[in-house]
Amino acid sequence: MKLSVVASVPENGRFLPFEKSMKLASRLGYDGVELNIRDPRRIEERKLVKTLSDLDLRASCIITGQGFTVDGLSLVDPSARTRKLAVQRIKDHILLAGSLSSIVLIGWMRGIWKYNRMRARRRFLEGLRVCAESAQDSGVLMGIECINRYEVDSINTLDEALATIREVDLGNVGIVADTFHMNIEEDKPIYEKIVICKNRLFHVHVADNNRKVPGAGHLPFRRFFDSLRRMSYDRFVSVEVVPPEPSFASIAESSMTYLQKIV
Ligand SMILES: [Mn+2]
Repeated sequence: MKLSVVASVPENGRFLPFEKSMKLASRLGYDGVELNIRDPRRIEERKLVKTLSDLDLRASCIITGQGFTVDGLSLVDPSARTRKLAVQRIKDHILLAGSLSSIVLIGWMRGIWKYNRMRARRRFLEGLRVCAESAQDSGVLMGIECINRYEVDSINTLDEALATIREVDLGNVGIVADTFHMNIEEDKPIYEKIVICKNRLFHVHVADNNRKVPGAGHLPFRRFFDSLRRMSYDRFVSVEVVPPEPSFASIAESSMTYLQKIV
């Protein structure tokens, strides 16, 4: 099991604070950083690749949701043109993920389904399949994140994600499980439920029940990590605190202090 921590990647011109975060993550003993990126075309890719390699850090995962929350792109948008732009944005993430050997997370990019769930589901599967096929060509894994119903109105539970993955039927599409969302949505404790993902668990987000750093609330992380070990899970567990307060440094430090005792 490897540890990473989420950091937002600034667009051109504001790289320095991010470099500082990466240095700190490396010094604290993280194996990687998870990258929250709005538009990969605006990223200084070579600089990013070099900084990661100089610090012996991996990019665990690319979070793509700003494509929807900032730019309004989703795979289920009523406009065919916007859906196409959403697919293109995800393909751009896939290209970057190929250079970084990271996975691509699909969360908010699945948009809003409530106006016509059947049609939205069909459009989502169409878009996802196109993206996943291109990811397959680049050797990139894609993970559908299960997000609680108060934020996203589709694929809230691990069972729903598994059903979706079966329908897409491509080996490079799997699940991103997030302990904060699981605690809201799942019918069993996080350490019991997680095992249903088996080898389709591609990535894990950890935050406590209050979405603060692990250890700041009451989720049973020790037992959760026992389950991950029993599943022979060897991918990344990534700290994702929302909102990222009081600071990246504080989140990265206190999470590492807690996690290194139980991982
Ligand atoms: Mn998450």
